[in-house]
Amino acid sequence: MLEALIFDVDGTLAETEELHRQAFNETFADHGLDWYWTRDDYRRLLTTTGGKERIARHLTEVGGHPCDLDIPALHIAKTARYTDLMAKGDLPLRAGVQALIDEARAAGLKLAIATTTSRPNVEALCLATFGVVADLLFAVIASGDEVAAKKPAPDVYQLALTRLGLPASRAIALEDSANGLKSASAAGLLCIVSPSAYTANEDFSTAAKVIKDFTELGGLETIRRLIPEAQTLRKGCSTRWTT
Ligand code: XBP
Ligand code: MG
Repeated sequence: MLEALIFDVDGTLAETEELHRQAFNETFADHGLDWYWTRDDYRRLLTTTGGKERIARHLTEVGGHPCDLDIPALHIAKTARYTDLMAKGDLPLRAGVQALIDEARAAGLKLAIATTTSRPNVEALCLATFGVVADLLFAVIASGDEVAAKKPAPDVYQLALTRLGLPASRAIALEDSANGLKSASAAGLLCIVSPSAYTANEDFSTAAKVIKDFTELGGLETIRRLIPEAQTLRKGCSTRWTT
């Protein structure tokens, strides 16, 4: 029986990555770094989850050494810049997200977040888009820096399930990226994917369903129908699924 929806944040709740890219680039400029991530740079770098990890990858790619830069301090500055940009309130939720959340709440389902991004970014997004404090909307929030290994590792979804007190079979993950799909699947969750602007060409072949956006989902009824079918399919396939 479906008891919870576990949402990814960036790219799923809203198309946030252009705002992240702007925050990274403005922070680099503020700190005297002659780095500027174009959309193509960022699409490539996005395969590395986590802003600190992404900065470290770029530093290596440009021949730098981790000792050259205080990456945690730079990322704190980027997060401050991102939350300021988000607070302007110009970014809408993705299509169908509010309606699905309203339906889930009315049906008494628990709502959770499992994200790679930083907790302040989740707070800022919830205030700017839902108009409420994150904890009032989401019973559980599992964020990137709380786990040892970021997506595609299962850690953040496992943390969300632990905090929900639910087995994976009683929840479903909603994602936008291949890394997120891998993370949710490795935690034993079925995953519905709505590709975002930066992830449109990624491989979603193991998703329970791929939709353009949540207006195309058909609401909770589709999810409830999906769960028994997809679980039966899993039992028949060679891949060992944990539930
Ligand atoms: C996407 C990420 C994050 C963001 C940037 O997170 O990989 O790193 O790109 O946020 P999600 P930070 O799992 O929500 O799709 O700089 O805070 O990491
Ligand atoms: Mg995402």
